[in-house]
Amino acid sequence: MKGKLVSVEGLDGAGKTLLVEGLAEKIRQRGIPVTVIREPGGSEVSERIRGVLLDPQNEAMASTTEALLYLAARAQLVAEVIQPALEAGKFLLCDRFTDSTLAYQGGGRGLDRDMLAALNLMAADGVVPDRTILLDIDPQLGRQRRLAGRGEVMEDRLESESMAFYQRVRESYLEIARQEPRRVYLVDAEKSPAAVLARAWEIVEGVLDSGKG
Ligand code: T5A
Repeated sequence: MKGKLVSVEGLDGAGKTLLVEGLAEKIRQRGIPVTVIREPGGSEVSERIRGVLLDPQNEAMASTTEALLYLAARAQLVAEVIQPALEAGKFLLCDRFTDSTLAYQGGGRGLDRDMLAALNLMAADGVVPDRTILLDIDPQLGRQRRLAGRGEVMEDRLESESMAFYQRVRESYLEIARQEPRRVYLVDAEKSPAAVLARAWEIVEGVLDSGKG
């Protein structure tokens, strides 16, 4: 049987990492093995590309270069980790996937969405998440959480973008949710961690139950 993939999306600081950890624990408690992945990264080559992408010194990076690097990191991750895991029938939880490119490089940077969607298909080798949990948060709150959680003010290259950029990314995510309501489930990320986890768990349970024969 083919495996399942659930992606978690949202602005920086929305709480994706915390949520993915909580969901993975609950899935394991059910006795189901789960593979957790974060993008960009998750394989040796992809982690190296992540280093280039997030390095604050790479100020001169053009938007097209940025998009192609995210897509390159994804292509490697899909070939090396995601496709083999799906073929082995595993359950995958992805901290970011294809929608991040549409929202950040499409909405945020203004690159052509149709072109990005086509490149996403190529990079993801046709893999589409079974469900996507979109953590929706005000960009200011996301930034506050990020900085508070880290206890210092150093930001990576993307994080130092303006609030207007993050507002466009948020709008773009919300547009994806409107366009694909059967796949993308909107979750209010401004609620408590426990409330966010409870709502997200209902969504994941739906996917786990759909795999029962
Ligand atoms: N990117 C990525 C693109 O531009 N295009 C792409 O195609 C892809 C794949 C990745 C960057 O790359 C960009 C997007 C990003 O800018 P990253 O460092 O991996 O960089 O950044 P994020 O994935 O955004 O990770 P963050 O750690 O910044 O955000 P998270 O994971 O959403 O937030 P999390 O869980 O670490 O939580 C932040 C803090 O808030 C607390 C946590 O305890 C933590 O302290 N928190 C809450 N507090 C109150 N209530 C809640 N509900 C909370 N949930 C979490």
